[in-house]
Amino acid sequence: MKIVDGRVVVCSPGRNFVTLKLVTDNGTHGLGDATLNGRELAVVSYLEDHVLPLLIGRDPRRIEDTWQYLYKGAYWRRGPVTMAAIGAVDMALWDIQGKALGVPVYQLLGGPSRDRVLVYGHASGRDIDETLRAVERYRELGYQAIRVQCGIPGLEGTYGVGRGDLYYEPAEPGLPPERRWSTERYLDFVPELFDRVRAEFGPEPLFLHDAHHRLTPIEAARLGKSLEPYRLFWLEDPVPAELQEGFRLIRQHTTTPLAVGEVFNTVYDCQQLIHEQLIDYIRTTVAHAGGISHLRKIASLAELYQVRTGCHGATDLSPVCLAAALHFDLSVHNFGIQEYMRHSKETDLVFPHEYTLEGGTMHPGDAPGLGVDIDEELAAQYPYQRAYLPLNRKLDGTMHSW
Ligand code: KDG
Ligand code: MG
Repeated sequence: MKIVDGRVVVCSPGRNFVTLKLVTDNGTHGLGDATLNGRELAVVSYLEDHVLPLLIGRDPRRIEDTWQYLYKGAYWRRGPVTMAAIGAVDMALWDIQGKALGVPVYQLLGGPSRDRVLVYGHASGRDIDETLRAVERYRELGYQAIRVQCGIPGLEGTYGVGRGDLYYEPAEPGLPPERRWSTERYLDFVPELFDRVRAEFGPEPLFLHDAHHRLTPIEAARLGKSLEPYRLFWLEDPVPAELQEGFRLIRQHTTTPLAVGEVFNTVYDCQQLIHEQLIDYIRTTVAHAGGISHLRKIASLAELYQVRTGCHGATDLSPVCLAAALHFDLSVHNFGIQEYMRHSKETDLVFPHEYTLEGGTMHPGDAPGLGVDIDEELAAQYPYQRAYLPLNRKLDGTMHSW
């Protein structure tokens, strides 16, 4: 079998997506998600100008060899653009392999380790009352695990507060909007939020919270400690994780479980966090961490240290990535949880898929390959729209992490 054609489809059915399509000489095709939120066109160029010419004529069944060829062969290793491009090729090759053998990708990965995949939904509101109603809504839908974010009194546009019912999409068309931030107000407010959440919903639901890289290690330690009575499933991205040893300090002070990794691209970004057991969940995802092949290696390292997976699954990961993540989640032994944000109706129509959601759990389906396709004619009706994630400044105007 040979790859005879390849193209990159850029579309914006509600938000931007970059999709790689590889076509083989036996008439099958494979899809990979290469979306890098706010920097989409850099990956398009990487794929079109530097990767596709290398793939024509290659045997698509040589998945590991192609991964190494693109990683080692580039000389310039790692980084989000390179790894998103390699990730897309890898996903497409697993998709082709599954179709060629007539099996869903999870069967190629060792078969299912569980019946269904636990996912978490996103409840948010402008204030605590609105947030409690959003949590209630997810509970009614059967979700066992819910991320809870809330507007901070006195701050406009806090991270994680969605737009509309069950819908969250932070990227905005045009130039990036700027938000204001106060760590002091945030740290005072969040324990009150979870006090109200636990009082209303009792001990059973699993609650998560995302601090979105905004704290210092000692601030994160204080937050983790103050949230211990509310037994979070995890506290996500408490600090910017470039400084991996910063987690040692957080760990000395709190037993609140920690989850990190949505912006990581390779195992080297989380090696220390894993082998020192500084985190509990690794959140790297298929699209941004080199595809299914590399994510399995990260999961295998994590398994040795009792760290579980919790793949990033925001709306900027396309249905192709979500499908790939679900095959990975179903098969890998040390799976923890999968993030799930529903896509817009337009996105779901452009990417017809086999995966299903039921009672806060998902399944990738049993179609051969990844079980997701792209309607290219429909995609062409939604051209790329420049859009950026917001920026974040402290109250005095200093740039801060978004
Ligand atoms: O592209 C960035 C978003 O995907 C990110 O901000 C969402 O933090 C996020 C999450 O946990 O889903
Ligand atoms: Mg996050």
